[in-house]
Amino acid sequence: MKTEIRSGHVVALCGGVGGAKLALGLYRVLDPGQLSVIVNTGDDFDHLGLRISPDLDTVLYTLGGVADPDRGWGRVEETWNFLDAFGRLGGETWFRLGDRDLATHVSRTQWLCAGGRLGEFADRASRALGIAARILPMSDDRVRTVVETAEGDLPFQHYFVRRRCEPAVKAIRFDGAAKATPAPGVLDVLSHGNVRAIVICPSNPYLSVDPILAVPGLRGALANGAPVIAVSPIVGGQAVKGPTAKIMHELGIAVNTQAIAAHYRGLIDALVIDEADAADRATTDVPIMVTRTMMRTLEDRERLARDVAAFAEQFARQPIAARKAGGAR
Ligand code: FO1
Repeated sequence: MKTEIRSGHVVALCGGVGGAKLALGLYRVLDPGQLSVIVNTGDDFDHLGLRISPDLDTVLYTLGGVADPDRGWGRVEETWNFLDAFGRLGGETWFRLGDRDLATHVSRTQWLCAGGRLGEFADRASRALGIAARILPMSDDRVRTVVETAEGDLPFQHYFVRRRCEPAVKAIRFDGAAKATPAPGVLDVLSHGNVRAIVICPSNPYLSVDPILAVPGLRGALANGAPVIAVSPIVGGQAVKGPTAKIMHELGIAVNTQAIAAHYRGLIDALVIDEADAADRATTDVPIMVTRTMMRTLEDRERLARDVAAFAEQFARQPIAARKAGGAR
């Protein structure tokens, strides 16, 4: 059912598994070709001689209908023959590369080594998977999330997968971001007159969304574009998944709606929160929509996507200056 949503494009900003769920919901409720997804590449790394782009692949596999539904990352019906054989030879197996998934990494590495851009590879992979949405890396340039921990600086995947997010986080930085430029197409999709809403998916704000916002030009494009609606990754004072709550604690940030609103202050027009946090509405200084943000089923994803897109319509009718000055509640 697509009736609640006026025609027009939606741009989603997204990290990995959690964000990809809402991106899929949007993809399914919008008309074909009406979604663009700008994806975090701060998690990318070189491993076993291959360029790995986990969040990009998670979005591609999810929208392409080939993601593993239980893990959220990697491919469905995966086999692990390469990794098993590699491990028997003494190779590193802490980062699990499945046989089918490996084809993506080899193909991307070949493409980049031949002088191609990451965004071009995302277009090729999208076409191969029959995806009608535009999937864009935030930048073709090298941006690397580094987690500064009590054990020293850790590249993102070493912190996240190898060390299972155990070391206490002191700070997070995005190496290369200051010199990066948005990938071709990113600023165009954000500033296009037909965009009805920019949606910040319920990805980890600190690890997954901040690297996107750290690319020069991205924040400005958001401020001058369509209404920006963020979906909080917090449900009932807890993070839905992953290390968001743990990191917030370690950084001395309260795990609640107010903290998410404060993090995105000046950037968003409104915040979508879960019913479990409805009481926060009265004490949060941005317009709030309360709905169910847990996405266990495909129907949950589609319903949240419809809610978010319909909510954004309230802000679309106001001039940008009025929205940024406070907007409707
Ligand atoms: N996440 C894990 O927790 N363990 C893994 O071994 C792992 C392998 C992996 C391989 C390819 C890929 O595209 C993603 C993979 N992920 C794995 C997910 C990834 O590390 C994270 O989900 C994201 O970077 C965070 O958004």
